[in-house]
Amino acid sequence: MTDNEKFLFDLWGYVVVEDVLTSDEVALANEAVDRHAHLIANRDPGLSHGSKHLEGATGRGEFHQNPLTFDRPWCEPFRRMLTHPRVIDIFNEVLGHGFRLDHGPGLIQMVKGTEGHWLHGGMTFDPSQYHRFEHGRMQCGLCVAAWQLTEVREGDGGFACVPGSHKSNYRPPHHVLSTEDGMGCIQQVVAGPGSVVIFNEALVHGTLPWQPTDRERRSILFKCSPGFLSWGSPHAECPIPDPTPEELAIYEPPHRTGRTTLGEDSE
Ligand SMILES: O=C(O)CCC(=O)C(=O)O
Repeated sequence: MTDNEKFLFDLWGYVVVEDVLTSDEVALANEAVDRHAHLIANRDPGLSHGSKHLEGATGRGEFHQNPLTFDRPWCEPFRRMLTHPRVIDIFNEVLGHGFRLDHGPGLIQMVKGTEGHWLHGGMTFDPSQYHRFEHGRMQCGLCVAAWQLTEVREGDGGFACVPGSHKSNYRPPHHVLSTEDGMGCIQQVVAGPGSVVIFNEALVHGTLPWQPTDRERRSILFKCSPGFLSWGSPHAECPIPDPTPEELAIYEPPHRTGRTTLGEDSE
């Protein structure tokens, strides 16, 4: 994790890392999504929780099969994301060595008319999702690597957050959480295809309705926790039929001692 990324992630609670995937890798991932379109279903609307600003005709599209289990070559783009060295390096820094996949990967697909998601996260101390700076480094709970398979421009909608709110002390007003009056503190995050948005679940964040009529949003979210912690129900086992040692390590159940660590600076 570069010094610039550490600075921004500590300050804002998120950072955009551009050009992590090549255009060929993005194209293969999009083809994998296209070929499995029959496995995508729209959620029932409801994540907008009554906000007029967030409501839409449909819920977001999500995969109903774990893309890590697709047949080759269609699982490969997602397996590359799971243990991508760039993300391993960042999560080793913010979650600590021996971090684990808590849940995901999950697809968020949005078209014009897809509803947004009420802002959530932060607001009180949650021992599973937090941000601290102690002993000279960031110490975080549940964090997300959100891979962007399509371009997100200013004004498009999609992922949005209140930068710095992972450390704020006051509960945001209702009209900020609904986004009906953001008071200038809500940031819609711009990111190119092949980039990864790393964010802390302690950040106040959510989703703005998708605006473009000619482009859809496609993000793949992997949510990781420190090795001793679980936000969701721990996986029974690694679902990948032919896992690599790295994939097995990232699927290890939560425990403190004797974890397999990943990355060049593994401890
Ligand atoms: O990426 C998004 O649109 C929001 C995702 C979100 O709210 C979450 O992962 O908790």
